[in-house]
Amino acid sequence: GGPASLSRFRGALVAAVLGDCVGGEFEGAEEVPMESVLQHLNSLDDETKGNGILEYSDDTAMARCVVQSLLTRTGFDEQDMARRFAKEYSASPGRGYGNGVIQVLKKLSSPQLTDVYQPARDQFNGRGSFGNGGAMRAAPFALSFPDLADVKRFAHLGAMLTHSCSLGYNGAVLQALAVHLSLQGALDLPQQFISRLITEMEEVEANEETRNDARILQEAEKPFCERLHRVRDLMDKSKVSIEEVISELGNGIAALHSVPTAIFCVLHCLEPRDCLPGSFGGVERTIAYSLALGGDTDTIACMAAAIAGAHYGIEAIPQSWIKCCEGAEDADMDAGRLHKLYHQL
Ligand code: 8NA
Ligand code: MG
Ligand code: MG
Repeated sequence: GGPASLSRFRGALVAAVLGDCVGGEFEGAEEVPMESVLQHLNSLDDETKGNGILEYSDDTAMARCVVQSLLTRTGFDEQDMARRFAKEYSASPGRGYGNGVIQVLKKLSSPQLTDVYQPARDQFNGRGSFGNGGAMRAAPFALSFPDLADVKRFAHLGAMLTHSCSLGYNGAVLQALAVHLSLQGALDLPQQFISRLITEMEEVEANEETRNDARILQEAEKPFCERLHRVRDLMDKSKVSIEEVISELGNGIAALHSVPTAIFCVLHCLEPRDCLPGSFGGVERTIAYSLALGGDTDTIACMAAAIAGAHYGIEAIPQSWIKCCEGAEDADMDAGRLHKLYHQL
């Protein structure tokens, strides 16, 4: 479809759910042979197996709150979004939330709370979380606001409800930017896509908070920009091993060690790869490759799939995968509503 077509919206939101559900199988695994990944993915097509539904985790649970909040409030409302996060957590606490963020979600449910950003600021002795929990739910911001400045601003604020460290919320901004650009068709020109992300993040990371956090955590002055340069270097290489991707970009629960990784997965899988079945389309390749990196597989696959889904559209997603993932059909319906909101805001 053309820029910002309904197919791209559906592709982004549905693929994100699939990445989360399918990726849950390998979450936290240190090494994941591609053979195991393909076996797992093939079992999704095998209806005779009657394997039950794959449940979604915190990634999708929180993204659903973001979507419902943006839709009902026709825009960003921090009180409403915070309330939804808290309510969702108390209804289903067993979705695999990070150890730290649970404290925030409990505090957010207090009726006495006046500043909904305060619990997040209190995390980790006042330093805030740098986990990827803000980034994993950032795609809906790109699917609600057509204006780039709005995408950045609201992805930032939406992440700040749980992640007040710049290395956390800037990961959310980067993820939303990647989905935004992909929705416009920017992945047709991969080199320009990565350059554009670097240019945008140069501006996003040009401030005192980022410099301070980076210094304390002993990272480069503009941590996400530095990682995006590494992504570009890996793109330029003719052969890249899984080990190299992990050591250069990471596969962990920090936003810095997973958002650039997810972006690389998308870029690397734009073309068919020898390690992946020729029958796979782009979304399948992206998810399979993300899982083979191990580590925080559900979240990396979720983020990569959102970007890839916005590029390839809903037609690239196998029906059989949709059928066995909890929440995938809901995501498809919500994508239609977000598409309307986007063309209205
Ligand atoms: P979070 O905010 O609790 O952060 C996750 C973890 O990162 C924390 O528990 C800490 O260990 C560490 N961390 C974050 N910020 C700091 C800091 N400033 N100083 C020291 N340590 C810090 O949760 P989140 O929402 O960011 O979640 C991140 C990921 O963890 C998600 O992918 C989610 O699925 C979850 N998770 C991951 C695994 C796994 O990969 N093995 C297992 C269960 C849950
Ligand atoms: Mg998860
Ligand atoms: Mg995870």
